[in-house]
Amino acid sequence: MKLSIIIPYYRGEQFLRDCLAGIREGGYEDIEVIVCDDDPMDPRGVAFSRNRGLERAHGDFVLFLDSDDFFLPGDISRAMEEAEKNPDAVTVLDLKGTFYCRDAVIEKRVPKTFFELDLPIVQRAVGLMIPIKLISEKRFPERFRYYSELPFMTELLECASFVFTNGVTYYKRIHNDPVNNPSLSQEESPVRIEQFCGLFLEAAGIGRSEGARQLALCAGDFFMKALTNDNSPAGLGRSEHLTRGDVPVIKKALSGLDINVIKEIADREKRKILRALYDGRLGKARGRAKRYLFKKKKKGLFGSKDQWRLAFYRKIALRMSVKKELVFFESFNGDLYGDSPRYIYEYYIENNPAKRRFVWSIKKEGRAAIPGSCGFVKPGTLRYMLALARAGILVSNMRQPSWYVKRKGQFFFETWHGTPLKRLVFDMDEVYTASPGYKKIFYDQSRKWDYLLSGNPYSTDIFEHAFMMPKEKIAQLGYPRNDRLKAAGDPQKTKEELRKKLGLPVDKKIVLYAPTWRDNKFKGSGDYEMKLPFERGFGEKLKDCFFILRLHYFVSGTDGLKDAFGGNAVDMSAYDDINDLYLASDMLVTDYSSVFFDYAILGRPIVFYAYDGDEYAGELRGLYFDMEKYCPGPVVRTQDELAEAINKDTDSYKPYLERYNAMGDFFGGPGDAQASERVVRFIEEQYSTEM
Ligand code: C2G
Repeated sequence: MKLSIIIPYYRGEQFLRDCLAGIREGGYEDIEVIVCDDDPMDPRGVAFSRNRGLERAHGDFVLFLDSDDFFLPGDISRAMEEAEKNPDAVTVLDLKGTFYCRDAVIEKRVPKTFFELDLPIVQRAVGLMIPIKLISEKRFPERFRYYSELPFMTELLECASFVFTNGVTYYKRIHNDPVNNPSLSQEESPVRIEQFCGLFLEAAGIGRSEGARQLALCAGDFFMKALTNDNSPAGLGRSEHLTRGDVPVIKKALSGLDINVIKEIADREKRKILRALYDGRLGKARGRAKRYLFKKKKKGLFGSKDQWRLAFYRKIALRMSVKKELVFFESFNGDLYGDSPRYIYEYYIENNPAKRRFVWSIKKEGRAAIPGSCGFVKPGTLRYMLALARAGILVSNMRQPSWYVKRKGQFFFETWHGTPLKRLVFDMDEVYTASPGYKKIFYDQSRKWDYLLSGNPYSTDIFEHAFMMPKEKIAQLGYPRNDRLKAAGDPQKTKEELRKKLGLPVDKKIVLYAPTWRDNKFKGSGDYEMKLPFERGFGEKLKDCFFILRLHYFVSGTDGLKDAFGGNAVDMSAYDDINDLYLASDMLVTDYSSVFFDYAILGRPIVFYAYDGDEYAGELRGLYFDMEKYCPGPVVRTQDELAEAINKDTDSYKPYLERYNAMGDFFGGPGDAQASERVVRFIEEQYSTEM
């Protein structure tokens, strides 16, 4: 038997599948795999599992492999080749971190599927090809849950040479949901510092030369992270802080090291921090860490504009009083004057018994469309910071900036921006959006909301699990943005008036194309690309149609519109209120976007153009239900099917709409057009009583 792979398994079946696939496809047969299944109800810890595995191992080499980590095809075989070059040494495989599943890394589903992970060697037992003769009598200390590698690895460093290779990669999975499924290194625990120090001291008693040196490096890394709260990539780490109470146990742990070993640390800041902690001077250590962090994050000689604005927000704006009468509105991060915040505002300016004042976060060119008297702030400016810090009531349809501080006397009403078809946040397995820390960041931001608006029972149910939002914080009041669609009115007359206002042909069939964004077409923050899915001359297949293109606010670039439709199309992606486009059109073409829940209110034909359905619904994002079963319109995959569907007469869509309407208010929400009124009343009731 050449290789024993020891896998401590605690939970995370989907991770274990990737882990075992890497072994199955590892290209090496002479192995035994020992999975040590820890009892989730009475976990004994990773040290216990690894020790039980060691007791059963028969291979010449041992490889510790965490159940949430994996190898790519053929890499076990390559690891063995490397190991057999130095049979008496420990072969250190290249360690990389990834936020994604094994298939996503193999298929390169996103531009950056992994990153270099700099884990001190004494803190990692994984990704090492260890000759069993070096460790057959060694065991991991089982008394603590964390850091059991320290004594084990220090002992190994003292008795063996280590050969580093970069030809074979061990992928360490960073869990993207540390709220519900933290990895061991992400767990929040009040005993981490104490356990680190306890085992560090034990390891320091073992370390004489290389072990002691590596321990010192590990301590520098550990305390720098603890002092700067920089505990893991993408903000996915835990947030323990050093306190005065920790000083004695830290001092004792570091005293196990020869001070000269600390003095030899190359990194000046880490060396100074350890020296301060060695002397029990936490304040001095903190000061050094702060300067280190400021220098590391500072952009340019005097820091960036954003850093100065943030300093203004934290040091000045947050010290100013909250203006209870001021209501702050923002839609789509200040891009559009639209969505439910618009309709809440417009109800407010007509019905304002509490004499509220208003301020809109909106970019300059969007201000003209805003009626009534209100202030304007441009996102990201000092005035924006002041508005966020001082408004008594905040109404937004997106997540607020992650640096926003919720203050006493502030009331945050989150309207969100649609009834979800695509899986959201904690209901997503993989997160391909730009920030791998999305779930944790989302969780922290959404805890600052006083209430989250829901348009219907279906959304209420989803928001509870997708956002981990307690039911009592979900206000199911209907969608203010739908009031206009639900208000009775002569559809033909409205259509004609809007077409004249928007400069659209009155005598053609107007098709509104409103797709959503694609998570993996990332261009920059909040900017995703989309190649229009229409071939040259596609418009000629449509009978007497005019096409409105309405891209999602995350998407930019409309190449191909003219080629596909010639003069028979217009791009209205920047238009404020999509309701006008709904009301002016005869039919909607969309995909996985939530727009169809709104458009269905009009009872007009809807076609679902799911040209990338398998990728989007399957790997990329996932959907809450089978579109073919519940969507109020046909799902088409090809352009010919789309053209055929668009050319069909309205009556042929009736069965889809009847099936959808049979769901009643489950999807459609309240039948009346008073959601704006209900929301304003709700805000006024809650704000006066709760604040
Ligand atoms: N929207 C738009 N134009 C589009 C697409 C969307 O104006 N081409 C607006 C609609 O009001 C829509 C909202 O943005 O309801 C959300 O857009 P989605 O395409 O559904 O995508 P997303 O922003 O990811 O929101 O609960 C809703 C989900 O969170 C999806």
